[in-house]
Amino acid sequence: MKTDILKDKFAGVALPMATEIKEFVKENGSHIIGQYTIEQVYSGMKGMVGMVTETSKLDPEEGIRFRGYSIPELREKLPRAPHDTEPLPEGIFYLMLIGELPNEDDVINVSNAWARRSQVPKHVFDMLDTLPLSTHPMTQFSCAIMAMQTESVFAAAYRKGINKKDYWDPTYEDVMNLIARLPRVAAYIYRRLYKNGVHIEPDPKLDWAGNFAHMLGYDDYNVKRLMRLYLTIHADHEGGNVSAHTTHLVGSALGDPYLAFSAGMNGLAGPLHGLANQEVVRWIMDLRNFYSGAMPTKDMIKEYVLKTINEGKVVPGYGHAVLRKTDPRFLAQMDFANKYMPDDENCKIVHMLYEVVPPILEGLRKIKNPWPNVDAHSGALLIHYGMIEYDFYTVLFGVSRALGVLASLLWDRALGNPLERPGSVTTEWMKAQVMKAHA
Ligand code: NMX
Ligand code: MLT
Repeated sequence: MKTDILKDKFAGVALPMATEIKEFVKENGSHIIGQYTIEQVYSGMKGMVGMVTETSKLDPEEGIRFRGYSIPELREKLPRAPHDTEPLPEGIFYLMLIGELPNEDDVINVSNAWARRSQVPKHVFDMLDTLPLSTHPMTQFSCAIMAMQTESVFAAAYRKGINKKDYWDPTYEDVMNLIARLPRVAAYIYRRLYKNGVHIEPDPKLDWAGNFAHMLGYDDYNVKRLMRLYLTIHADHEGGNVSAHTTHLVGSALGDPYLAFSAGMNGLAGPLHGLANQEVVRWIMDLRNFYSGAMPTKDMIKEYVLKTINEGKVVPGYGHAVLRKTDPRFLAQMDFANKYMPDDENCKIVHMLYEVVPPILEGLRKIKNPWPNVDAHSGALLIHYGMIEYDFYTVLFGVSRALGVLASLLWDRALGNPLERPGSVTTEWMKAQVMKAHA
């Protein structure tokens, strides 16, 4: 059998760490790391440490760090395609999996491995073709991931009987195959829905993101550049966000990566999570239509934001469960817009919103973070290059998020992480605790 350098490297770092963690927990298991309140339990467990995720860590003030590296550092340090200014997503996957920055050969190796593994079984396309064209692209994406589960190496190995300590090995195969195939599936959904079903064959000479742009029908080098940035910055946001946590939870029942990732994508498809990227553009289009298509002024934007809030709706793209400052992923995209499309009208509106929205939200006195998140900017960049079909945007987010949540699932298997099963209580139980404390 051909050697797989990445697989061997992963085993070399992850398996010794499993032993190290067992020892660490044995020695320090009773150490208290925090306390939590009734309010936290009732408000979505925010701020409660409940899981360990090795791939990235979110700082409320500073934003995400992947294995210690911030977004600006990664844009600088990760290997790039020839002549490009943005990193290759292959590099961030390598970093999350191995824990070290890759060199050029490491990313070429990942790129080649994904190209080799990228064949999507025909029944997946046949299944997609049976779905009504009105089916949301995220629903189609999730269905396609489930249809590919027929290929799960982990599910087959488990059925045959496999030693617990070897679970990570077939999981690695599934994770690599799944990531390799997602761009083809996503491009198929896009072309089926919006380009009369005229599909574009992959170009195995291109990198993962470049090939994705190509299969979507965008061969302009700038789109490939944007796709590399996009797929890098959306990859991971520590373990507690809905898509990562769902993938981890479903995977904890030893569901294979197809089952776990499809569940994670159903989480991403919610409007308070990944679907916010389509909602932002829908909201900006509604704003423009409200003013008969005219370029809005700051006062007009202010009026429209207040109208949205008074109707009891959220302003999409603003706020965050953990972040308390502007999302560095928003800033990376703003930097991209200023460099490559300084005169773009929608980007100008996005930048005006950045001035107008935070003081209004702050004035409400209930929102914990009035600043923009990653979804506030991404759509405007895509529209600039002609990708106007905003219902599709969350699928792009999902292709990227696969890198982080599947790298984490592989770590879960290598570390032998257990079934997740938190306790739950009733309000009656909560009241009884308070009564006891006051008695
Ligand atoms: N516009 C208006 N009201 C808001 C907004 C917003 N953008 N964000 C939060 N609030 C409200 C929120 O609904 C809540 O109101 P109430 O007490 O009446 O229920 C109050 O402010 C306090 O909410 P927070 O504790 O600040 O926010 P929470 O942690 O619960 O939720 C989000 C975080 C991200 C779900 C929330 O800010 C939101 O709904 N934002 C808009 C949707 C969005 O952009 N989601 C994308 C997140 C990033 N991603 O990709 O996943
Ligand atoms: C994410 O990228 O997952 C979002 O910013 C949401 C989160 O971190 O909760």
